[in-house]
Amino acid sequence: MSDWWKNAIGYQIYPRSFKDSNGDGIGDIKGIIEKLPYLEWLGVDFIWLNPIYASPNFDNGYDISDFRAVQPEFGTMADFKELLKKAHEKNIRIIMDLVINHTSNQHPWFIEAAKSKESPYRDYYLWENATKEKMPNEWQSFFGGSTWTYHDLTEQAYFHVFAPELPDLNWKNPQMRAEIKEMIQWWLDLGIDGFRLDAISHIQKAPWDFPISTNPWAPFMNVTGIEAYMTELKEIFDRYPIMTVGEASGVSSREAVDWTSEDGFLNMIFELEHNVRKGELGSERIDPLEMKKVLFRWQKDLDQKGWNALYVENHDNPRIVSILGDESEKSAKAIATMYILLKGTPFIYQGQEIGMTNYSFTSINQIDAKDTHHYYQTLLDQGYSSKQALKIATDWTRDHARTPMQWESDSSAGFSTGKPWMPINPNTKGLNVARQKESSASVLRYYRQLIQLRKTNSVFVEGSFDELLVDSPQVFAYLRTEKNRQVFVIVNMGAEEVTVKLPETMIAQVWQILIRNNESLMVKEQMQLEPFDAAAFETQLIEEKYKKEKQ
Ligand code: TEU
Ligand code: CA
Repeated sequence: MSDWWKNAIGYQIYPRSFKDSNGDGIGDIKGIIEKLPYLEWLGVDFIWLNPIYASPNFDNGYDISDFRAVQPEFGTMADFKELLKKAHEKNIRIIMDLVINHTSNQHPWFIEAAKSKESPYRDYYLWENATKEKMPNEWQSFFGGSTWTYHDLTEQAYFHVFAPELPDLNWKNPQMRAEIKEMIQWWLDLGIDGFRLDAISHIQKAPWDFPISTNPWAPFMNVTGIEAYMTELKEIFDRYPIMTVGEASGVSSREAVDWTSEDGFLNMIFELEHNVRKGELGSERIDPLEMKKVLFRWQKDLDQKGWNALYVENHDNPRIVSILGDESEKSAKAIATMYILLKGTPFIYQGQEIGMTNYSFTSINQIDAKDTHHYYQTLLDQGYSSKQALKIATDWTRDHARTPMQWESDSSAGFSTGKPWMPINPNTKGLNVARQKESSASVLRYYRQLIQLRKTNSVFVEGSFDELLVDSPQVFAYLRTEKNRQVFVIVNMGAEEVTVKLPETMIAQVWQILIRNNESLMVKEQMQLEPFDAAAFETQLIEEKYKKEKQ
């Protein structure tokens, strides 16, 4: 089936923090191989691997210095091939990160490009006349500071949407595009099963004189002209039975149809809108209502027209139970129920399936993420005390997601026999895979049950999506309907008890329980929900009634 990914569950692995096999404190490919039986047991169908390519590690692999080489600290190409083979034996597919908006400044192309204006590689990147004092424009980068870095030797500046260490490629250059496409083909011919396209909505830039208004990043977010490049990429992808998922911030839910329809550029994209923050700087949380609005809008706008990638965690965000839940097992289950049964392909980020929580950083020296360091410095410059700056800068740092995976209860979390590259959360004592595997009421077991449910019921793949209880600020409720089969999902995403009234038509139905995190939950006209209650029920619709509803 060429659209195998519709019925698949993805699992994202951040290799550095997953499992260390040789005691150097850094997760590696052999570590992943070791854990394949675990992933098989959990029921995942594919792994998305964060970058494992050669990299000077300014941005942990997102700054690539050789697209066709494996980062030595992760292992060798032979290790990778073994991973691919062993995963395939277990029917687990492998999706690779594809970082083609930029390279490392240590990539041979950039090193050559920087040598002189006449270099044959000069035009692989974006250079403009500038002086030390005056950059070509005022645009600001994602990691902080100008999007331009002045280069003394050639007296020009080069462009980067993230950081000087990650210069942007010039997509206008056909020679550069040809080399990228060759590289893509090379990986596909190796037998991998697809790509997650990093920062792909940024490859096209607006004219340099585009003025900055409210959204500072508008000049490189899904800018017109990107379609041509995406179409070229699609031509390659279409030749293989793979899946493609783009990280496409700035692509609206309407525009996403062009990206993810039957003949869209990609199979699906990650939206970056749903983490709507609320609260005081330094202790922000997700606003459940705003999140609900975003997620459900994407469901509606893509229903029958496109396909969603579903996620609540990744390597760039804090742990979801800390910013949306209350760090309890119950809230972890509620969040899982809420998003895994939506329409689309669900992704689970390593550790999410056991409800891993944020880490309490006590020093900026524990932080690796460069954007967090930059933010911290900016706060100090603004006059905040180091204590305040630490609290604010680490509140939403992506390093929360990068503390080692908690396999066991010992102080090393069963992650490494050496000194881990990032601190281990002390709550591994009680919160770990080994323990949760043994307990039938655990978050892990709940995820496993949810995955089975999702995979064995076509209603979750094909069924339509209809929102219920639109006005409730904290209850996420929806129906999934396929032919005469209907599933009702209800989750109280609030820490307060709430009573909701269900439509009469629903009460007339006989509902059977599919999954719930509170044994007393039943479908009733007045449903009383305790904090983080979650359940899914199913019913058979009577023929006439079904017809009537469709009219
Ligand atoms: O992140 C990119 C990313 O988050 C931006 O595309 C986003 O649009 C922006 O921050 C606005 O919200 C990816 C990776 O996931 C991240 O880990 C890398 O650091 C980054 O690209 C650079 O490769
Ligand atoms: Ca290692």
